[in-house]
Amino acid sequence: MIQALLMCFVLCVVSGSSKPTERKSRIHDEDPLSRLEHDDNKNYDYDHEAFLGEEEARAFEQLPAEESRRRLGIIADKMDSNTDGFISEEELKNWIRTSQRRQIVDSVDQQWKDFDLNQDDQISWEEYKNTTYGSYLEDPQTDTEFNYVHMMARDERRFRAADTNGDLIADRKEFTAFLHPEDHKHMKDIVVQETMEDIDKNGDGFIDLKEYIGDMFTSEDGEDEPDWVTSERQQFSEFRDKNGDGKMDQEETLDWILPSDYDHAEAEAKHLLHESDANQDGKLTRDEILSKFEVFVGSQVTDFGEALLRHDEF
Ligand SMILES: *[C@@H]1O[C@H](CO)[C@@H](O)[C@H](O)[C@H]1NC(C)=O
Ligand SMILES: [Ca+2]
Repeated sequence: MIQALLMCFVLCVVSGSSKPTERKSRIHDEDPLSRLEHDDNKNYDYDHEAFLGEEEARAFEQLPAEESRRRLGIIADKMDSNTDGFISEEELKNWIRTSQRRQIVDSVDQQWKDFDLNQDDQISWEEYKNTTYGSYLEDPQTDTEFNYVHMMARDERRFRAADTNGDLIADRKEFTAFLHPEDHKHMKDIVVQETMEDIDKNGDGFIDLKEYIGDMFTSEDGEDEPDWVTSERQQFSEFRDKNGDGKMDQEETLDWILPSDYDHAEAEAKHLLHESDANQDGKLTRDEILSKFEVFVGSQVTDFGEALLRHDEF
């Protein structure tokens, strides 16, 4: 169990041990709001997941239209955080952010009790270390298959980076940053550092072309290079190695694995506002939201008449 956890921390972040010829990705994608295609001409599935979060969107799919509409009304009231009767773009964006974070919050909650040994609702580095590396610490001889010393040092460094007030005790916010560093701006240096250490085999502090390709692909004897590898070589020289010195430094690695500051939540908030702001005053009322019910939430359409009404060809 502990080993599994441990491997997960290491591997989840660096995206896994792939089979040699399987492509693997280092890129922490710009946090898409949904993995679904965004094409409102086909359906609103993307918007539903963006607005509700993946799990909640699935739950809504199972609801009768009336119930789903009722719940959307409740959400509309909740979104109006300053209770001025309107939902602004900002309020909409904040709601989308919260929906998106719910999964991370849930996963941290689930792991919390495993580490908070004395149940004081804080996780000290000691507690984390004992839980994760306890059997190794008791018997250092076990340090064979995994490099525990190395992993522990790396965890401690990340823990310290997440521990913003420096007391070596993590509250929920700090522990979330520790477990999900790629979602936290103040953790991006450590994400870059860990990634570079993984890939930089000769330890010169840079990622050269050989290391870049070697991280994604190991050629078998006599095997021709797949096309995607050839195209990655081009990517390296055309886009990754921006200053053309043949290797990637910290900044270039950052641009690669944590690309762009594109704000998906903001873009989706603008989109939903545009779709439903009937009187075009730049903010939404509860009624405007409810009358565009199908854009915000999904529902099993149980009322056949209603389904027909939506299609004007009938
Ligand atoms: C961690 O383990 C050590 C050695 O077993 C023990 O002395 C210490 O009290 C433990 N710390 C916590 C916070 O559980
Ligand atoms: Ca504790």
